[in-house]
Amino acid sequence: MPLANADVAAVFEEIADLLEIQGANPFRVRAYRNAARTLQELGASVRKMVADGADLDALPGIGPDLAAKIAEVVRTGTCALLVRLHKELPPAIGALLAIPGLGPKRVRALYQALDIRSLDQLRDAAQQGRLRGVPGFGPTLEAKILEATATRLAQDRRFPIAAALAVADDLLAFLCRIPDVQRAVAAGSLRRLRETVGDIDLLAAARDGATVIERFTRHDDVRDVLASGDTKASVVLRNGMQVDLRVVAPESFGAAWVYFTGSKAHDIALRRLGQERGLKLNEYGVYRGEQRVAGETEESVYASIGLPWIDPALREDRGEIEAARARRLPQLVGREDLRGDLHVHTRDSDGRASIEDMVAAARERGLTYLAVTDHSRRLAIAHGLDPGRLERQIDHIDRINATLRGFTVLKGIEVDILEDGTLDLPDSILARLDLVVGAVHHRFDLPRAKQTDRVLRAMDNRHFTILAHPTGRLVDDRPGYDIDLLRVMRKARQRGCFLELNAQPTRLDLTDVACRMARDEGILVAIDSDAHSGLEFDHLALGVNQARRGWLTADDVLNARPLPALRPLLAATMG
Ligand code: DGT
Ligand code: CA
Ligand code: CA
Repeated sequence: MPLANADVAAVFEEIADLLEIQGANPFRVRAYRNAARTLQELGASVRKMVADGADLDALPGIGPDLAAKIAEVVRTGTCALLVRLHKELPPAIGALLAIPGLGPKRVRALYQALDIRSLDQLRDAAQQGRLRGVPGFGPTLEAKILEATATRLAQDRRFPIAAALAVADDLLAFLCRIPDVQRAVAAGSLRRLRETVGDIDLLAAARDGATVIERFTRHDDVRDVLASGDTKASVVLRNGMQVDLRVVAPESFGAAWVYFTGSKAHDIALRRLGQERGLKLNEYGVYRGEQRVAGETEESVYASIGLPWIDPALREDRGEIEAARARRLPQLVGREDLRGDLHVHTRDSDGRASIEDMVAAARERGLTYLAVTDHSRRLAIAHGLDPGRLERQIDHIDRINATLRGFTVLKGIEVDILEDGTLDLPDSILARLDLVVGAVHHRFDLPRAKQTDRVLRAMDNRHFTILAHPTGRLVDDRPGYDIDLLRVMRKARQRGCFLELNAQPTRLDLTDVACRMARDEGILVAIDSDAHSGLEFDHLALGVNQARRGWLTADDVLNARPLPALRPLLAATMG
């Protein structure tokens, strides 16, 4: 069981730091520091003492006021004074204190002399050589602070999941080769399959944590060790990603995996359910009093609070716990459910491979059909097709299909939706296709009503089948154009059209929340690679991840249908 004394002591240390930054009476500051030390050195559990009604003000350096505050922290996890101090000081003060070389005295000096309230301001001041003008600061300290601040700011960056997944796989393989390690797995947002991750969380089961940590921190890719102990380490890799590793005993593995997978909101909801049953959940196990009742596997943890195991992609406290209780968890779509891909480019526009090469690559990946959907003429930069070139491509596809067995190439186009909602090619040629994928590629700046009408009007075209990358967003970069997605979905439903979940790692458009909305609205989603080369079919897995976070089952996914079931769905929209 974790010792609560250190947590209470940390609250008092923080109070002391913040009081000192405010310039409080030094005796008052020292009283909190002394109390923190007393708690740290105390043999007995202060939590238990409070529960037993023990006389806390009998402890060295603890008067009635501090005793009351200890009880408050034990009961609530924080203290009104600390909350007030946080309100009175700039929110990033804590981040400044965490910079090596900066204690409360120096943070106060910077705050007073240069009005530095954030890491950004600290870095700028250090870069401009302004810190050395403050009493107590010299060029050496300034350089040290600059480096630490830059590292810390880099850590605030989030990384695309695709890059993080690859790195995590390598690190997990490395951990598994350490003799004592019984299991090594991913946790955190990486396991929950978020689009981006703040850091990579890894968990290992082993008896001898210290050895595992020691080996891990000496991995070739490790640039900095931010912290390391007997059970955990935080490191920064050469590529700038931060990795947190925890090592737990095998009997705690399941409990720790639940805890460190999160999300925090999901964990809190689980703990609340536990409390209702008189159980305490933490990273070491599930406890009734002092007795451990579960923890070796995740299933045992969920079962202890009356739930089936919940897929990590759902662990966001967005209704998964209620669904689990009602035994109504969705059977999430998997990559193996995809039968084909309905948005693929070739050399005929801006792709890098021939149709034949794309077919071969798709087959290798277990697909049974693909739709060739090159760009239309407006996208001249992508060498978009005019009616004549599209005619020739259609004939070419007919010839290819005549040679294929067990695989079909569908005829399609990624046609531009023009500003007025008409399509970039005439109906006479669209009518010859198996499907029409419509896309917005320009005029992202239209106001919401106009943008929405534009797309609704495009869907009115009797040949329109799938709306590609429906919001135009780019992951962590461009928010997407302003559009009423709910109206678009309702229109799609009424017209029998579909929305795409574009699996390009930079797009992942629809978002998880929008996928869920599509499902609730009863619209099928096409998980498409938008591949421009054979290798890019691998992006389908990322799209599936996103779909899982959006609660989609195979039934909700258009291209999880085998071709005979797909054809009538496509035909229904093709007038
Ligand atoms: P990220 O790294 O920003 O993409 O998001 P996460 O969810 O991976 O967050 P992270 O790395 O801070 O922590 C991983 C998991 O560990 C988190 O989802 C829940 C658990 N966890 C971490 N810190 C705390 C905490 O202070 N309290 C609780 N209850 N859980 C925590
Ligand atoms: Ca994380
Ligand atoms: Ca972490």
